[in-house]
Amino acid sequence: MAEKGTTYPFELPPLPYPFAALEPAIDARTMELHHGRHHATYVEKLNAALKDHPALHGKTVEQLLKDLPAVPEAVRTTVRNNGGGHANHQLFWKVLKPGGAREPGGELAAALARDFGSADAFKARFEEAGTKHFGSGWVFLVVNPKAGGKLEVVTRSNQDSVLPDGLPAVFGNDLWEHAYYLTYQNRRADYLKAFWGVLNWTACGERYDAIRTGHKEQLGGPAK
Ligand code: MN3
Repeated sequence: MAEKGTTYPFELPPLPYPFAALEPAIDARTMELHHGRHHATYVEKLNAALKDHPALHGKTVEQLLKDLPAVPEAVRTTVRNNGGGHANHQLFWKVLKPGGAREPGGELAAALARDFGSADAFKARFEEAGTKHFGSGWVFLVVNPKAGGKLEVVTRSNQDSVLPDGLPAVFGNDLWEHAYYLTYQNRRADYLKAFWGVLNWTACGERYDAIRTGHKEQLGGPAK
């Protein structure tokens, strides 16, 4: 049995820290609206889309996203958008948790050096990709199993997840204006830079280790 709320009907997971925990990088009002309104709405709309499709009620959001062709066409776009929104935000809150290492360590640090040259070169690449991405979307650090587990920076539009492409994400940053507008207005690049101050590299390292070693529950659903 899956844990309650991790399959239909999906539930908004409580934010594991106070709204103000990430200040000044991310202000409390933004967190309150982002979690309690934006993320909550993705969960509500995902549930509404799945209501009349009991065959999908046993699937986690990750399982739904990994096999979108199995979702009836009538609700596929709704599931892609709102299931993606649910999965992306769930990951986002987890990697932002306060505390933890402020710089990458362990195997993740070694892999960042291997694939980008250094942690700083990786950060520059991630900020550049996020800044250049046009419109709303996400920027992710992913593991590419088809490239021997190489780390890559990818962006997606809207609430698209990387799961349909078989790319497990170590972490992602939200490029929608709702994630930063109250503090940063149009200055997305400043927000991307401030993000490093609240990213929990301990959580990212644990996630990377789980991806590498194929811990399915960490990845959300069956591995490919
Ligand atoms: Mn968002």
